[in-house]
Amino acid sequence: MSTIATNEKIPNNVNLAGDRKLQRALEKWQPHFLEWWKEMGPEGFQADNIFLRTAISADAKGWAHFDHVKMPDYRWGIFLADAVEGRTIGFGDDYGKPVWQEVPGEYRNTLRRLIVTQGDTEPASVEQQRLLGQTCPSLYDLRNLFQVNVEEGRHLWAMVYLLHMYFGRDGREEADALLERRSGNADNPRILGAFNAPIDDWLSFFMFTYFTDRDGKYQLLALSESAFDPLSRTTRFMLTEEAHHMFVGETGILRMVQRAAEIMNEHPGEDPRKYGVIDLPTLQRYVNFWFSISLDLFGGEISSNAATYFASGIKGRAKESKHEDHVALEQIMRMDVPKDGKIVSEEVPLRNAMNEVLRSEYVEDSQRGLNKFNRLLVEMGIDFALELPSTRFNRQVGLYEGLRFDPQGNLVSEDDWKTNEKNWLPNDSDREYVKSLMTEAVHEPGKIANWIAPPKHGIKGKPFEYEYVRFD
Ligand code: BYC
Ligand code: FE
Ligand code: FE
Repeated sequence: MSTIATNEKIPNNVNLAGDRKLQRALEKWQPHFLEWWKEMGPEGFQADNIFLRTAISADAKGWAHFDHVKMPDYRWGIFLADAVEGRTIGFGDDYGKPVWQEVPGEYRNTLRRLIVTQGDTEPASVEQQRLLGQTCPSLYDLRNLFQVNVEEGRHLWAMVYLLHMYFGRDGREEADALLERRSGNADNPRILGAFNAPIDDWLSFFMFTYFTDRDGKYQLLALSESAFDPLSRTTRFMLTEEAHHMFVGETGILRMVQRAAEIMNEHPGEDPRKYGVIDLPTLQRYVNFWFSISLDLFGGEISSNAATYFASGIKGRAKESKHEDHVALEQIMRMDVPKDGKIVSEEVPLRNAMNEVLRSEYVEDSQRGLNKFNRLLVEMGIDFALELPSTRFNRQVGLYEGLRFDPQGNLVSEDDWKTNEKNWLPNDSDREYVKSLMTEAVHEPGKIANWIAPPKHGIKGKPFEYEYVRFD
């Protein structure tokens, strides 16, 4: 894979220089992106120097180049993973046929819609997180926040490249609209539910990067199976960056759990909140909230859209090759379906259950981190375990929408829900308490807020005390 020329305006490994029309179109979009970044990106830190990882090529060596850079100078590039020689369609009705290098006419609208939906979440997350820097617990965490933000910006570039390259005028219009929608704006909101509420405390940020970025991982895995080869290659490269986002979430939660446990051991029998840490029941309520709203991002359990995506080769299952039957016409999936006030087990044709197949893998993956948190609690002698709530709990999309379930997945009455909601989901006092811990930023190298433990390791072999952000 070729390394890019570093003097190029838009770093890329797609030979942009060889396609003058595309290059001009993207160079026209670039200043609008930068205006958007300055208006909606991290507020108050645009002139500071951040120790960032920048992809300068898509191979193993080039994609992780570290340096102090000002965020507006970050080199948002366009990178595709290497082409796989002779790649064929891995699932659906056209299983085994050659993959597409162009968009087939009959799938143009569907593909554009999926690419726009994926692309829309990326700037949305940056907008949601724009004020977080002002309450960072340490320079290490501040740097990680900005690393996540610039990479989500690059993921927007990845989708905009596909829109410009393969979808003509409509693609260019969609690319402009991606910079016009705003998270939480009543008139012009972001497309998916979870991307319209601000993320203005660090507990929510770590939960978001643990649970919601993991939806990103699974959606990208499914899209990386696509018969549309450029989409497959783009999303495969995005996944390398996504791993860091989930690392930030997982270690962030782990470090809060550790801090809570330390205080519980120092002051047994007392309320940990007296000592300025986030107590474990509050962490559990945040888990319940972020897990359930991230589950909604997979779409309905039974979905004819999903069946169509699969049949046509547009969107597959995560790691399709590990499945045996890639046509999935004969199989069924059993599902718990609410009917007349009861839950009954029903058979659903597998193709219509593809959202649920992906969601089930996500649930399993989400549990892995919780097991780590719980192992730490056991090691520290604390009798408490964090749990994922039932996938029926607090859902706004799909089969369980409009019904009330407890975290164990039992149907409950509206009255029961009202009585218990404050124990199941973050309540006003939780939010107030969490906010009260995070009123100012810790900017001194080596210092850290009281509510979180320092990380085990710094970035790129640097110590925790390193000056990850240099203020102007
Ligand atoms: N909110 O058949 P259904 C990430 C709509 S995160 C609002 O059940 P389908 C990231 C749906 O559009 C990953 N509307 O769903 C993370 C449909 O509308 P129509 C983002 C929703 O189509 C952190 C109707 O309801 N990527 O990257 O199978 C930081 C019935 O839909 C929602 C993707 O999502 C919702 N939650 O699947 C930064 C991948 N759910 O057709 C980034 C691309 C459903 O009736 N998107 N609807 O008008 C997709 O694959 C699919 O659009 C979905 C929905 C999985 C989202
Ligand atoms: Fe992303
Ligand atoms: Fe991400």
